[in-house]
Amino acid sequence: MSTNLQSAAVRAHANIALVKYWGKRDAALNLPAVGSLSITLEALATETQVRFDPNLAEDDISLNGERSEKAARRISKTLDLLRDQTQISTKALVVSRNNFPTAAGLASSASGFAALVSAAAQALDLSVSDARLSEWARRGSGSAARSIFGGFVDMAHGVAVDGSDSIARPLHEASHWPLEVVIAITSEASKKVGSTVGMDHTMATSPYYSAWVDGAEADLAAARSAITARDFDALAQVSEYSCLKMHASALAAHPGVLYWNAATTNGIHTVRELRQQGVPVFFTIDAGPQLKAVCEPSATAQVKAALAAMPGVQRVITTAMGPGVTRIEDFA
Ligand code: 2P0
Repeated sequence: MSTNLQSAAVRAHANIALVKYWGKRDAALNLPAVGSLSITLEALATETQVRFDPNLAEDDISLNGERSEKAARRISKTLDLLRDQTQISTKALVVSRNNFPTAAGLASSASGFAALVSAAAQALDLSVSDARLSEWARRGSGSAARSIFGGFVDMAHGVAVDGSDSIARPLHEASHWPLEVVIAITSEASKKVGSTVGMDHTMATSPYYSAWVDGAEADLAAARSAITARDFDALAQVSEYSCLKMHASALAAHPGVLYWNAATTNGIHTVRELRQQGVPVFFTIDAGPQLKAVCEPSATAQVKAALAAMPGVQRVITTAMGPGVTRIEDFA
């Protein structure tokens, strides 16, 4: 293998789930208890370069110019999956940066791990399927399995004990139904309860957790049909239903996990009022206080203005749907 094949850089995009992932059926392999369905977001991207270098004694990992031991351990473990494939032990230099705030609950681990496994696979010249990349990305972070692909993405919980069928697949390209998303940033602070801890605690203590899991397949089926038919109201209904059920299960944990602040709640009312007036928009919220409003492009300007004017909204980010992982030739 020539030296230039040992290095590669890629861009991966964050995603938001319309039907949510919350809970694991196996913690060691990071297997989700429920399937999920997402859209990939154009404006939120991670760029990552991986270079395998025989001169390194340890992986050398920087994220947005900073080194964190905790993040590095998780990344090295993921790189080990690829090193095991090629039976090499060569350490890697990883340089990764986001074009959006890492701590703000905007799914940086999704784009981050999708970029990591894709860049590492290309650097090692592994010819593997996107399905396999999705499996490796999932080991790093469940939502990352979805960011391998663009457009509308369908993630299976899978049934195999080894997790090989716990992978995402593309459902429709963005061009099938190019929705847009307005993200209202209501706090830039790091969240107090991360997703992994929040979902583990929900599983362990919430009496609503089993109801949450039991309803997931029906929600996924409804969302797939709504997307195929481009039925906005049907997608709005099932997306808000899935989001609120996820948060209800976390709220009913002991002690309860509440990710929202006052502006998040006001945003829910604003979005619902707009929809009642005929504006094609619905909300979704992840494990943090940001409100994401999904809308038809014809409504984006009005939704953006309404959310930006709300007290407690610090700024808004508007994005179209984005592509899957792409290679970058000029990573600098
Ligand atoms: C989702 N979230 O479907 C859900 C909704 C947050 C709320 O996937 O433990 O960071 O690394 O597998 O992927 C965030 O969870 O969790 C997430 P791990 P991850 O987007």
